[in-house]
Amino acid sequence: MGQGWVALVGPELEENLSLRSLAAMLERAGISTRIVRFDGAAQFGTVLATLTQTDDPPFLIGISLAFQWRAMELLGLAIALREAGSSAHLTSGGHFATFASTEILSDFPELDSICRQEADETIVELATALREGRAWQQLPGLAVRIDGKVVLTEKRPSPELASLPWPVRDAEGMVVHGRRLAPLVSSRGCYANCSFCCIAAWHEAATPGKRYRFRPIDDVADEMAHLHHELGVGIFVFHDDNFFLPRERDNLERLTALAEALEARTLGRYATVIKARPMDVTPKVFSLLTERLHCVRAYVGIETDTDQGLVTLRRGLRKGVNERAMEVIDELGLFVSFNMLLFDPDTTVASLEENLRFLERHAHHPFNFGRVELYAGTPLLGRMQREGRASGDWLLWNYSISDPTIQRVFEVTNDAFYDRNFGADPAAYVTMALRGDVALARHFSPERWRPRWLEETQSICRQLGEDSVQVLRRIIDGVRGGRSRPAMVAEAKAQLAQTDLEVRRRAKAVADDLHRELGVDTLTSRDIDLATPLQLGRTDERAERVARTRSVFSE
Ligand code: B12
Ligand code: SF4
Repeated sequence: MGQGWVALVGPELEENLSLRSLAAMLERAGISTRIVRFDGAAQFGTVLATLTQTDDPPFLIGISLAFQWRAMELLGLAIALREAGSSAHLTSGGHFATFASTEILSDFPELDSICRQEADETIVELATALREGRAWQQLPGLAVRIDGKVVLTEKRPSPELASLPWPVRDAEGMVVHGRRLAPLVSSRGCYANCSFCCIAAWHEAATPGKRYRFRPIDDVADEMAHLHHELGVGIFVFHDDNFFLPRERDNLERLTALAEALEARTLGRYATVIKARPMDVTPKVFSLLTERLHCVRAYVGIETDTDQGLVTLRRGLRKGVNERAMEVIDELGLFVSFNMLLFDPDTTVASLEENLRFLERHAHHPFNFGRVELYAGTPLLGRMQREGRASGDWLLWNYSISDPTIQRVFEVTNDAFYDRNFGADPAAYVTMALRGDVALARHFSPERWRPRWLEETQSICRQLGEDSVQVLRRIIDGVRGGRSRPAMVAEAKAQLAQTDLEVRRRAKAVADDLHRELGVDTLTSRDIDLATPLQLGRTDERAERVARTRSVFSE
C-alpha cells in the first residue's frame, strides 16, 4: 500500500457510517484505508491476525468506541495488538471514547491518543503527521498522554457538513427484498436534550449553541442519486439522530425541497426509513414523507408515556403527544416500531402501569422495552453521580431504582424477558422483521401484496405485546404479594417461551407465504427452528441474518 495504510476497526452490522466517513476523508487526502469489521467476540482472532500477521501492517489503527457496551472487547483488542507486537499508533474515537477519554488513556497505556468529537479532520491531520514523522501531540481535537498525564488539546469546531466527502461504499452491500440497502445521514445532532442521551452534550461541547446541523439538500439528493444509479440502492435508511427540525413549517419546506430534488434526479422506485420524535409526527409532514419520499418505516422515540417518565427522561414533550403521533401513524398505515424505557431511576408502580396501558393500546405495532442505562456524557449519569446512586465504574455504570418494589419488578423482568427482548434470536425482533417484510412487500410489489399479511402480522404483534403486558402485570402482583424471585422468573419464562413459540410459528407461516408469492428473501428468518426456538441449531448464516435484521429495523 505504498506509504502505508490506516486501519479503521469497528462494527459493521450495516455499513458503518462513522468509519466510512473517516475513510472518505483519508482517501481524499491520499491515504490508503481499510475498514476492518469487528462485530463481536467471535471475530477477535481474525481481526487481530489481519492487523498483525502481515508484511505490510497499518501505521495507524483507529478503534471505534461509539458503543459503550462494546468497550471491553475493543480495548481488549488494543491490549492484544500490543502483545502481538504491533507498533502502530493506536487511536480511538466515537461517543464513548470522547466522553471517557481521560479514563481510557489513564487506564489503557496501549492507546496513544483519542480523536475527540467529530474526527473527520483530526484523523487526517493525525495520519499525515504520523506518516511524515512530524509531532502530532499538539494537534487540535485530541486527548493525549504527556509525561504520564492526560491532556486535552485545543478544541476543534465541528466541520461544515457541506465540505465533507460522502462515506466510502463497497461495490456490494446489504440486500433486502432483492434491493440494496444503504444507511446515510442528512444531518448531525438533534434539537432535543433528553437526559439519557449524549447527543446534545456532544454537540454543545464541540460547537456551543449549535446542537444540530443539516447537509445542503442538493448534497443529500446527489448522494442518494449516486447510490441509486451507480450502486443500485433502493432502500435508504436515514440514521440522523433526528431527521427533523423543531417546527412543522421548516420540516415541510425541507422535505418538499428534498422530494423535488430527488424527482429531478429521476430515481426509480425507492423507499426510505427515518427516525422521529413523537412531536415531529404530524399529518402534513408524514403524508409528505410517505407520498413523496416513500417512507416505509418510522422509528418513533416514544420511550415513555407518563408524566413521571417524561420528566425523568427530559423528553421535552407533554403527555398526549405520543398518542397523537400513533393516531397519525395508524391513519397512514405506516410501519412504526418503538422502544419503551419502562424502567428508569424514578419509576413507580403507578407510572409503570400507565406505560403498560399505552403498550396495550398499541400492541398491534412491534415494540421492545428495557431499562434506561447510564451512558457516558449523559445528564442522567451526572444526576445519578451527584445523588450518589451510580455504582460500578466508568466502563459500566449501574443503579437501583428508588422505589424498592419497582427495583424488584425490574430484576425479575430482566431475568424473565432476556430471551424475548435481547437474546440470540429474540421474538421481539421477529415481529419487527416480519412487519418490515410486509411493509417492503406492499411498497415494492403492490400488485401482488395481500392484505392478509398485514392483518396476520398485526395480530401476531398483538399476541406478543399483550403477552408481555400480561406477564409484567403478573410480576408486579407477585412482587407486591412477596413471592420469591426464582418462582416468578420460572413461571414467567414458561409463559413467554410458549407464546414465543406460537409467535415464531405464525411469523414463519407469513414469511413463507410472502416468499412463495414474491420470490424474495425475507427479513424474517424462515429457517426458524420451531422445536428449539432459542440458541440451539443456529447457523452462522442465521446469526448473521438476525444481526442484520436488528440493525435495519431495531432503532
Ligand atoms: C447508526 C447507529 C446505530 C446502528 C449501528 C450501525 C453500525 N455501526 O454497524 C444500529 C441501528 C445497529 C445501532 C444500534 C445500537 N445503538 Co446506535 N447509533 C447509531 C447512530 C444513530 C448513528 C451513528 C452514525 O453512523 N453516525 C454518523 C457518523 C458520521 O457520526 P459519528 O458516529 O458520530 O462518527 C463521528 C465521530 O463520532 C467520530 N468517530 C466515530 N467512530 C470513530 C472511530 C474512530 C477510530 C475515530 C478516530 C473517530 C470516530 O468521528 C466520526 C466522524 O466525525 C448513533 C448516534 C450518532 N449520532 O452517531 C447511535 C449511537 C451510537 N447508538 C447508541 C446505542 C446506545 C445503540 C444501542 C446500544 C441501542 C440499543 N439499546 O440496542 C445499539 C447497539 C448496537 C450494537 N450491536 O453494538 C448510542 C451510543 C451511546 C454509548 N455511549 O454507548 C448512540 C450515540 C445514540 C445515542 N443517542 O445515544 N446504532
Ligand atoms: S430525541 Fe433522540 S437523539 Fe435527540 S436528544 Fe432525545 S434521545 Fe437523543
